[in-house]
Amino acid sequence: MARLTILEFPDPRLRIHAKPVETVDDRIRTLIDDMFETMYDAPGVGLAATQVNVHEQVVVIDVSENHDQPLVFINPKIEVLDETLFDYEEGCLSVPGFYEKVTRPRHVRVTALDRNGEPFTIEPEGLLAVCIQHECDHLNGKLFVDYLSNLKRQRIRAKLEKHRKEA
Ligand code: QAP
Ligand code: CO
Repeated sequence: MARLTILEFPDPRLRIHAKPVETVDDRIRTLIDDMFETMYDAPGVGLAATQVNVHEQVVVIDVSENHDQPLVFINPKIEVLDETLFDYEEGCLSVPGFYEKVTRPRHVRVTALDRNGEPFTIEPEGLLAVCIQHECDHLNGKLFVDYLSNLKRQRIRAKLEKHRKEA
């Protein structure tokens, strides 16, 4: 297993659209294992392959308290199940140190492949639904800061660039 480098906003590689995985093989399973190690080490609750500069549709999530409920989503598709919206203070490993309220659909259906290439469907609500939508956005080159005002996004960007220069 290996810890991978996480790209940080405003790295232009975070804007690349991920391609579907054609075959779920050992190469993809190694990527998944490395992504879990990277996410748990951070620590974080979700990570998309885009964030580790791999532009294939792979997401790992674990929103459990004890970090013992790993979820894998390959080629995920999201449908919104009802109109109700949900606010959450989102963060992102690619935007370290910043948390802002984002509004998203509360209840979604997700269809994806698991680490054996088997299709499955879940209908999460609340935090897991938020997290999956956030991670699927990454696969489409989108970040949670894109939902904020231009002013807020520019301020976050300026602070991150300043911190990086000082480090
Ligand atoms: C996405 O984010 C998410 O700023 C996953 O300094 C977040 O794991 C979905 C993290 C909230 C739903 C709700 C962020 C770690 C981790 C930071 C994360 C930081 C260290 C973020
Ligand atoms: Co993120």
